[in-house]
Amino acid sequence: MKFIDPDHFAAQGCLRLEGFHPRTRLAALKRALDLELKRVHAGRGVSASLRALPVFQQIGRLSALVKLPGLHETLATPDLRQGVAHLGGRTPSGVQDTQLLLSPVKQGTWTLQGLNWHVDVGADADGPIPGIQAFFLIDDVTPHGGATLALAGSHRLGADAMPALRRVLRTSTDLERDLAGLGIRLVEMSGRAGDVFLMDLRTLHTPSVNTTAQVRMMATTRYFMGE
Ligand SMILES: O=C(O)CCC(=O)C(=O)O
Repeated sequence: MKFIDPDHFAAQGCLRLEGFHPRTRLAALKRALDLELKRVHAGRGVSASLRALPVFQQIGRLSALVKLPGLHETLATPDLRQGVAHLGGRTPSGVQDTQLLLSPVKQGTWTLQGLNWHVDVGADADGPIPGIQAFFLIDDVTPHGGATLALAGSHRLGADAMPALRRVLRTSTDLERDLAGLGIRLVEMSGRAGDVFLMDLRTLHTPSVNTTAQVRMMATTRYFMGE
């Protein structure tokens, strides 16, 4: 598969598949999503009740309000599964249903402070890859438009290196410089509709603030590699 570079993925834990899905496929999904968002926002007080929530809880609440049949089949295609198997070195033993990641518009000013850095699966940095998470761009997402942020290289950090990284994430005033000192690169998953990012499940990642006037439209699926 032309997009897939296993060596880069093994080193970085994060890989962008530019234009993986045709824009026409994504355009149909976006149209359906626009209609759903119109329906949701027609509900009385929805916008106000969303705004009352902490920024990152707004994502879960908005995404849960929207129903989009066919989302998983449209995005988690057999050729993506094949690419995941190639990168992971074996066929995934399981795949989760695809979930929407929608951020409301104008959530506030951009910041790298106070984010919700986490891993979805705890696993040995020296062991086999436990799985791969795919992030799909359903619409174009500009920088600071609410895309997921990932720390490329963090999947290889052992438990002994984590306190230093956590300290940098909490206290740094120049995060990208201090991360570079630890061999880590900040990846903002912004880009064009149809792009897909694949991420080793051991990689630290976080939602970010959507500073723009456009809803952030992404979705995600997790592939598990098993034993
Ligand atoms: O909303 C986001 O971009 C972050 C999603 C996330 O952390 C996850 O799916 O594990």
